[in-house]
Amino acid sequence: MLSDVTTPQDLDDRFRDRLTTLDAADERRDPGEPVVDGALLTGARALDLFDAQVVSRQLDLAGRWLRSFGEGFYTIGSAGHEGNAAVAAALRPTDPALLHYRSGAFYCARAAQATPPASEDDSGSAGSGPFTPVYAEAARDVLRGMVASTREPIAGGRHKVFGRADLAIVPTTSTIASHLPRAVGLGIALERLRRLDPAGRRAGNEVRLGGGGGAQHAPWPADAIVVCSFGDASVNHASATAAFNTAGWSDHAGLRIPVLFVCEDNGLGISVRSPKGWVETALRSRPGIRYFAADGGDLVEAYAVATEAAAWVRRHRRPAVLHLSTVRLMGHAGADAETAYRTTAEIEADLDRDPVVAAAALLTRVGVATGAELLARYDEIGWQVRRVAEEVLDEPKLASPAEVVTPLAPRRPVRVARAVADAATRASGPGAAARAEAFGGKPPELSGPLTLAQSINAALADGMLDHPQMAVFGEDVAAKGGVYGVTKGLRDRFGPARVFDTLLDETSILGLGLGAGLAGMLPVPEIQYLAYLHNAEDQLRGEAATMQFFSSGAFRNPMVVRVAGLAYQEGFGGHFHNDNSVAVLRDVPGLLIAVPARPDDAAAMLRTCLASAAVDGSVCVFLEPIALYHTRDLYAEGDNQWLAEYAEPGAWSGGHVPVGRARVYGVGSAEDLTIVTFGNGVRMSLRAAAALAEEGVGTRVVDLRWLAPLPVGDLIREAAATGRVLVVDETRRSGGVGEGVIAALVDAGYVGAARRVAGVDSFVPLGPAAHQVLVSEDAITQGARTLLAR
Ligand SMILES: Cc1ncc(C[n+]2csc(CCOP(=O)(O)OP(=O)(O)O)c2C)c(N)n1
Repeated sequence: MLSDVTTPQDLDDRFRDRLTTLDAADERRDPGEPVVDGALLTGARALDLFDAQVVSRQLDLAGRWLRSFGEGFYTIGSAGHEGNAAVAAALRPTDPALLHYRSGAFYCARAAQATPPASEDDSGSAGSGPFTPVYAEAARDVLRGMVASTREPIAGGRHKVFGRADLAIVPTTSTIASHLPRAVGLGIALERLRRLDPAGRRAGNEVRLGGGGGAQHAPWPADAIVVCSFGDASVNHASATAAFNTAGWSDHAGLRIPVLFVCEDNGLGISVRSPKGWVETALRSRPGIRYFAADGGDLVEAYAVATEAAAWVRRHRRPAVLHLSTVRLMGHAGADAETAYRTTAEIEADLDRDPVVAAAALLTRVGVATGAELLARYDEIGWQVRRVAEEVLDEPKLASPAEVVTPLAPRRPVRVARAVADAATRASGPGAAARAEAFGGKPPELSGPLTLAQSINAALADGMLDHPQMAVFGEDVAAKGGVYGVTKGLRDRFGPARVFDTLLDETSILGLGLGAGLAGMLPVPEIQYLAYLHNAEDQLRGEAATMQFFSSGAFRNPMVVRVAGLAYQEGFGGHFHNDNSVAVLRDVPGLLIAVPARPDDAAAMLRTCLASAAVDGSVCVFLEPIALYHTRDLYAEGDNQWLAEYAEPGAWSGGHVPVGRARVYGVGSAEDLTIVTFGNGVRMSLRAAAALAEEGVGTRVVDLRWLAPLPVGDLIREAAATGRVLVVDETRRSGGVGEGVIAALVDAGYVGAARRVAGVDSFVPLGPAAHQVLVSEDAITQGARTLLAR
């Protein structure tokens, strides 16, 4: 009967049947000896791994049980993948691990590995209780995840993930393969930190995992390697191919990258089969990535090959992939009726390769244990797991919006302001000599008025001086100094270890930022054009922005992503270099979006972003209006009013721009009209306001500066001051920033008049046609007049 082989009960029955029919060995084997002649694995170790596998299996069964009466919320299990316990055993518990959602046995094995038994009595070896306190804790972690308990150790009820800071297990998201670019970035960053001159590290070999109430330090050893696991269907995903390519490219370029990819191949992606041989062909053919393969149903082989692969990666600091064959038992998840797309014979064949049965058969065959003993362990573990499941059932759930969002994006503005002040003190005190040298004796405050691009360049240099762990990277940022010269000279000043060109792949650039942040660096990646962020936005949305949320702040990936964007570039037209939409960023919870319009704001806001990233682990997008990079004039040619002096360090604190604070310009009486805008809109609005002033209209122009969080307080105050609000939004009418501004006014009970001028819902066309869809000064003036005529 088909249904007989797909339910938890029948998997359990089948396991019992098999174990009662296993032939016992003639003699007992010394558990301290290799489990079979010539094996790396001892009998005792194999028994420990069997226990880890059984804990994982029983967790799967408990997950289905919890679901059956509506108390469990997650039924994707690890059944059939328990061979990954051998992979955990082949690694060190301090090797950062980013795990597949079928890594229950890895999780349990690592927990046991990280906490060796205090005494013989605690040991999982034959003759003592198999459900050790360590397994009890690991099982409790997983069960708490299933019931969304706030006591779950990593996500606190926000998701069911495998993660625990003390086990160096970094939580991953449900987006398959999206953790691979991060894993590659982490590998590159660990190696870079290892090699960086000591001044580039805060402390020895420690890496900063900061979070919550303050920085934590995880002693990831200098020779740590990164392990990341995923399924066979995931191999095809763009994020996976990006990660493999970046690993291979880096290796080819001579960079060290200690990452072990582990593909757990069960032959299926939900219902879609991986074509026979495809996964091996795909993995073998990755340039620069060494291929290892093992049968996940054979503990001895899996452990031996995983050990060889891990040792190879550790020794050579080069990437490798371990192709671990597995089976999938009990379907993709609880609700999956796999009989709809698999034959009975296929399902039966998988059951015949049950890795836990295989481990039991091995232990019995060689005389480490009898079938009855193993069954007793299985039952003992099963009973205990069920008991823990009952205990966690009633644990508290997240019960208020505040509880849910607390770790999402912590903001400590006072500390951020203090960090800026401290940076200023260092720059003018102990760091003054290094600063003078870095700027070639001529600091930017003595260079006269600067453009936006020059100001950002100077602030980046000051950031590099103040944050030894900061790195600037992206396409063309190093040798060329950026397409617009914004990063010019930084590589010469700070060296190629901290300012470097990447390959042309935005997913990998952000992945590098994610991994680097996790490793304790302060990454400042550049996305060359806003349009190309869309290639890779899940790395920001799904990975970066969720890390503190799904780890309760135990892990974080601070970063400041510089993005050149927005429209109005003269002479360089077309949508892709003039993308004027930030909708995709504005709804990412916790993301901080800065849009500096003027040079002086740009430097101050960049300092704020760097400080916020360092202090709070913030994920910041620093959106730079390309068209203003080299703009000098405001009203008339040669007036130089769009330039600004760079503040000397003594003025940084006084000129600090807190997150979410706007800047207001009064024009004329400033009493008739409030224009709310940002980016290119600021300059256009100031020009329009000057024209209106000649007609006797007084305007206050509000530069939002921050698109997330919006400066709501400033906005409301300035709107109320005139009772007439014109929103000048260079993004599009639909989904544009203006929608958020108007909504904020409505929410606050604003009762005055309001109008919007916004970009047309279109991509930006080439050449002069761009002006057909973009906001113009004329449209602003017209909008103002209409509003004033009411
Ligand atoms: C990017 C993305 N697309 C679709 C899904 C939905 N989904 C969840 S698991 C899965 C199949 C993954 O198969 P595989 O990588 O082989 O892992 P397995 O579940 O077989 O272990 C799919 C399509 C997802 N989680 N992420």
